[in-house]
Formats: sequence, structure tokens, C-alpha cells
Amino acid sequence: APGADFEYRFTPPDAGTIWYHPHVNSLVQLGKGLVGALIVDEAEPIRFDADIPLLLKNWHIREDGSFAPFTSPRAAFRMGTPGAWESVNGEQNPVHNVAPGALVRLRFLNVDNTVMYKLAIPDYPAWIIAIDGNPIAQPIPLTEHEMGPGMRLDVALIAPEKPGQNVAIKNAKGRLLFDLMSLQTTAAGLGATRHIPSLPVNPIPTPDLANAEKLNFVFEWEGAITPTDPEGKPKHAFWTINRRAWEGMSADNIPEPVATLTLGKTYIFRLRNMTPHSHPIHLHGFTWTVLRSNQKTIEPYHTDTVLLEKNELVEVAFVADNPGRWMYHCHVIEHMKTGLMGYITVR
Ligand SMILES: [Cu+2]
Repeated sequence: APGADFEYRFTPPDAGTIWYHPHVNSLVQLGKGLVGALIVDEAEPIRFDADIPLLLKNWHIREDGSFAPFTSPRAAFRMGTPGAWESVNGEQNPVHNVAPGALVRLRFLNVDNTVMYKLAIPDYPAWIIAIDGNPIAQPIPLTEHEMGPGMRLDVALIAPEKPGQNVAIKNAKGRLLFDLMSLQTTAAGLGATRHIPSLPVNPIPTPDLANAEKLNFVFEWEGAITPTDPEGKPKHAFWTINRRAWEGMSADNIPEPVATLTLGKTYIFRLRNMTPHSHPIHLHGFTWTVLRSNQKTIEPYHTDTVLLEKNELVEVAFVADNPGRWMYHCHVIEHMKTGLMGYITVR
């Protein structure tokens, strides 16, 4: 409630690049910037010369400085309403100074309501060291990496050896590359040679694939369903999970879960996107192991958010080791608010 406070106490089980945001009046509260990074350091510190969180967000702001609308039915039925002003940590195309030869960790966080970013660092070696907050066992070279809302990417690189040099970090849209930000080397060198480190992997339970239960989740769109609320206002429901659009809820009226899982058991979720739009599908409370896709070769990795391209089928596995009710939704906020939302129960 306004003016109230609440103290959370918890022990973070995993190190990584995480973020936080409210789940109330989300379009407006996230849209106006109630989002932040939560960095959990590795238990044994990994040394970087520079460690830079980079929050990617477009702002819904008009020329006169007022807020523009965060949604429209037409856009919610498609890829959402992007804000007009791109930013990295609230700045346009910022420049970060780093020492020549420095080992740099860039922590990208897509905290936008709807915009996809496709990160690229052309003509300069850089490595992905963690995806969506989860370190990968061996760094892999960054070519292009697409991030839907809610997704994160940790990139490591060694800055140019000479002072005054630039590394341009780009956002690819189709075949075109747009400036996102850049690094510039300062005068003072390190006098040391750096190497790209591997991060220690997080303690994620290994799925028991041989005994896993498979559950199908089909994401579809259904523009014809526009129920009306008690005041006669249209309540748009465009998106469905297994043919059901989220009904909305209150404390004394919680609809049925989309699935009920048995505590301790392994599940394989088959996530099928039957729409012509991308959906970053996010499950609270668990870390998925991504197994395969019908559209690309997957080297299994851990994540809490899977970006499903149009007509893509992705299989993810996890151990249902966390009892409770866990939100399960698309992280495009306008999709979440118009049906693509539910929860699973684990007991
Ligand atoms: Cu979506």
C-alpha cells in the first residue's frame, strides 16, 4: 500500500545478474521505471577490472516530457508498444571509460516492457559468460544474442591495449546495426595481462530426464475473445496458454493453476509458440535447463526465461524442488496483461 514498507530476508542460492520489479499495475509501474538490477556476487570472487551493469529500456516519453501511453489494444495484440527513447542506464549511447587491457564484465539486463534487443560487438572478441543470470560452464564467443524483456546477458572482454580506443556495442535490427553504447580506453594502462575467466556454475538440481513427465504448453492468440468487465469496459484477452487466457485474480478469488506438479519430480515442459510473434516465457521459482528447439541447435544451458520465436517449439527440463504457487507468463508486459499469464502449483 502507499507509504507501507516490507522487509524481505533471504539467502540468495545463486550468483548472477538478476533484476527486480513489481507485479502490480505492471504496465505503468515498470513503464515509469520501477525496475532495478540485483547483482549477486560469486561466493569466491572472480576478479574483473570493470563490472558494469547496463539496464536497457525504452522510455514512453513525448517531446514535451510527458508520459506517452504504455499500451493500446492494437499493439498488445502484436509486439507491444515500444517507448520512443532508447536508453542504457537512462542515457542514450553512453560511453564507459575502461583502462587499456582491462578485463571487463558487461551485465546487460533487458528491463523493458516489450522491446527485444539483439546484442552484437562487431569486429571485436567478446565472450558470453552467463545467460539470464546463470553462468555457462565454458565461455562462448558472442556473435549476436537476442534478449527479450526480462532476459540478461553477461559478456566478458579484454579492452584494447592502447589508450583512446573504442569498442562499439550494437543493437541489431534486421541486417542493420544501431549504436547502443561504447567502451573507450583511458590513458592509464594496467601493466598486466588478463584472461577471460569461467564463472563457477550455480547449484541447480540435475533433471532426471529418464523419469521426467512431459507437459505441453501451447501459446496461441485469439483476437475474437474480448470479454467485458462488470462496468461494460472491454477486457482484452488476446493470448492463451493451452487455450485459456488468464482471468485475473484477487486475494479471495484465485483461479486454477495451469498445472499442478509433484514436489521433487522432474518435468519436461514442451513450449510451443503457435503465434507469429516472439514470447519470452518466464517461470518464477525455478531454473530451467533448455534441451532442444525445433528451429536451432541448442547447447543445453540454464535460464529462467526462454525466448520463443514464432512457431518455435522448445523443450525445457527442471526439478520441481520448490513448493508453492509460481507465476508462469510471457515477459512482454502487454502480452502478460492480455492473457499470457498463469501459474503452476508445486506440492
Ligand atoms: Cu508474449
